[in-house]
Amino acid sequence: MKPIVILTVMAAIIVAGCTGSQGPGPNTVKMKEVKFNPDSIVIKAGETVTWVNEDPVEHQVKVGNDMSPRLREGQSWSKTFNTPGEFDITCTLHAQMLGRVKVTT
Ligand SMILES: [Cu+2]
Repeated sequence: MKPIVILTVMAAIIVAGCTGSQGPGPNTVKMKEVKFNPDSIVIKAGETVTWVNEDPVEHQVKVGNDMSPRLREGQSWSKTFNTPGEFDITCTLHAQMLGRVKVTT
């Protein structure tokens, strides 16, 4: 991709991530009681998953080399998955938090 295309895509993702007033979409994973709920989610390539922290403690979502900021209660983070495959989801702050995103074509 050309740099301008990448920048446009990144800007779109950032804008999408900031529109908190739209409420949770269908691909929402809660972080509650120090677990991902649901712990496994299936989406199509190009779709976005949003993680929402409903715990009074911070969580930090990690997907491969991609990582959310530390999320306080009520904060969320979204990631768009463009590549089919299975992706392990972890929390850098709680080793017992394990999740998975399965991306289909
Ligand atoms: Cu956590």
